[in-house]
Amino acid sequence: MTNTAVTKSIIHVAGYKSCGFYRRAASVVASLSILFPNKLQVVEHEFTSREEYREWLINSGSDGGFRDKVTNKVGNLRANTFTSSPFCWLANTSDSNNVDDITDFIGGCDDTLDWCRNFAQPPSSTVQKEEEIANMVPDGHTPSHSYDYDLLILGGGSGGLAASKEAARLGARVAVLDYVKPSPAGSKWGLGGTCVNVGCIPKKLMHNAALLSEGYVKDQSHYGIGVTSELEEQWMGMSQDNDHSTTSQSWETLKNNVQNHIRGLNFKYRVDLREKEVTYLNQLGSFIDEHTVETIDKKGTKGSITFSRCLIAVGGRPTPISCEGGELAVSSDDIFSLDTDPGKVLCVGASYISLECAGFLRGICKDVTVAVRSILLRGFDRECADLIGGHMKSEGVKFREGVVPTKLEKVNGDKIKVTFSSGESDEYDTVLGAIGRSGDTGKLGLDKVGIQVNPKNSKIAAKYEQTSTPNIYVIGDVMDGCPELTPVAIHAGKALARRLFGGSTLPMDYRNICTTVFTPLEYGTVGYSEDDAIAEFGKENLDIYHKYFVPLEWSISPSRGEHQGFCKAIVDKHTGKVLGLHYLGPNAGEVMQGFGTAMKLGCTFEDIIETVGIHPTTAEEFTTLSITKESGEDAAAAGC
Ligand code: FAD
Ligand code: NA7
Repeated sequence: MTNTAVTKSIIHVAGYKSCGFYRRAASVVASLSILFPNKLQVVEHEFTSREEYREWLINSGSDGGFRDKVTNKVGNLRANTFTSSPFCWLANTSDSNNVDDITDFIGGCDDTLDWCRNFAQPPSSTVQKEEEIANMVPDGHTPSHSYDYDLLILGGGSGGLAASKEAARLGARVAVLDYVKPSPAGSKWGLGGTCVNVGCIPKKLMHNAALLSEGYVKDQSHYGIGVTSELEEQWMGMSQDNDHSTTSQSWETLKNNVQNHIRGLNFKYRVDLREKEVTYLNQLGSFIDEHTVETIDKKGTKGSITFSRCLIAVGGRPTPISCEGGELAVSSDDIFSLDTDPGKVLCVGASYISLECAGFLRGICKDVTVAVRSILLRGFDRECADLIGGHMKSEGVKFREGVVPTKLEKVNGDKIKVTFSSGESDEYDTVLGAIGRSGDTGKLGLDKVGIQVNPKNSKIAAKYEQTSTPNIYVIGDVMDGCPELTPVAIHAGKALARRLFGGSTLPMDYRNICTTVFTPLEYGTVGYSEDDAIAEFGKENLDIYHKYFVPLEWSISPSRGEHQGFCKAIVDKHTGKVLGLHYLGPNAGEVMQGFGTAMKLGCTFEDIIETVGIHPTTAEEFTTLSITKESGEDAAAAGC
């Protein structure tokens, strides 16, 4: 059966016409239903007299009145003794005669008004958080103090820079220390932190190189684009770039252009800080005490800076491979700036970074193997992770399942021989370790300020970004439990600056953060994975809508083979609230961003399918979801 039914709250209000309490309850729920037409429907049962009402409620028939039926259906004993007007209940339908559809008893007028208050209020956790924030531990900051700065920020990455500019805008005197310790392989970079130098930005550009390459190989000829001298001449008229005649991929060109773009961004960040009147110092900081850091620059010159408040935003660094010869592996700190073509690559690790790197390297025609210790993409939706793995295999990425490297050694000049826990071995030009990241706290001198780190990941615990030492705060990748994502660090940094210097009480909201994994088949997601939703809410309480589809842009390219897109919505069966959305297909980040807003607003499945789609897009597939897993129907999409 195709299941398109969406649950919205249907509230029934029964009472007699002249009863003021009945009229009051009915008018409040009616107003709410006007405000939330997709979420609330009201059914009024108005009796002309008190007698008629009581006959219906208490006496009618041999089985008793309506209140007895409600008690029998939902087991609420209070309903059984109820005598006044109104009598309000919730049901799955607007049919008052169908007792089987009753889901809950609400009560009389006051109970109904309470129910309405809860319905209309934001989740109580948000309200409570704002109150708690206002009561954060006092940190001793006063506008007039004798320290060098109101706020000293350790780390000029995504979070540190955002916080610094916001605090300066609010009138604080701010300094940022940013210093890059070279990677074990010797890579260094400029201002801006992980995202811009060795993370999101080079990764996305190289992913784009892979997509272009894939499109060139798979789609171009089917779109009638053959590279002829005539076409080249046409292009020459518009652009100086006439190198369309070959699919060969130049690592040097790609790497140089990516690195040049990054250097441009490093420069812009420095200018931006100057314009916003934030002091930037290219120095490494470590604590001397709760109001002083020692600084050291690249020449080894030492100094010290005092501050009223400090924000630790030092991010994380890749965890090195610890087996014998592990130092021969590079990490994501090095891969985007390798001087030589990476050649045949082994990616160790099977999560976000390893799979993204394996994906783009394969896309630019490298021989790539992934060493998987256990599963792909732990923590993400299992069904989607498996579809990504299947797609990568079909694209030529090799997987060694259930192994870890036990030894790396240099052989035959520059080759690296890797022995795996299975006893097998192979030789590679490059070994990329992507087995997780740890907080960059080793040399911060945290012991001098009484802050401890989680021994498992070297990260710092905090409540509302405040550490155990009240005038020292922490945001971004180095905060224990914080999702390792750039926009999270930015948002948390701005929100904290507003609370510290702008009188705000708004906490950072870490729930329902949407993200995208830029594997060759891109994966956008927000909210619960299917497994996590089942574990938390129970399978019987969920509707899982799913659909396979062929993105239009792939549909005239037989070389795309059986490749398909996929989308899935995990929905609370009773409230219709969307708990998780998952999308596999082109432009996953662009598709998912708007749904992130919808999720933040607490959207229901009906809100999504009632949204008129944009045609022809892949994002519109969400608006056409109708098949639940429970129904057993084929989830393959029909044409438009
Ligand atoms: P960082 O950006 O790491 O900045 C910390 C800065 O502090 C660094 O410059 C560091 O050198 C400096 N520092 C450290 N110690 C000191 C000290 N003692 N004194 C002075 N300075 C110091 N996120 C996304 O949202 N989307 C993506 O697509 C994405 N892709 C990624 C791909 C890769 C390969 C990687 C590694 C990460 C990716 N991320 C992505 C994650 C994202 O880059 C991080 O979440 C983000 O950069 C964290 O920002 P931050 O401010 O916490 O720290
Ligand atoms: P993650 O998400 O912490 O994943 C680490 C991966 O490495 C995961 O597949 C692990 O397998 C694997 N792993 C961990 N330790 C080892 C060892 N010792 N040997 C082999 N494989 C290992 O880290 P990422 O680097 O992918 O991403 C970190 C964040 O950066 C990410 O959230 C992005 O937002 C940016 P496991 O599943 O534990 O068996």
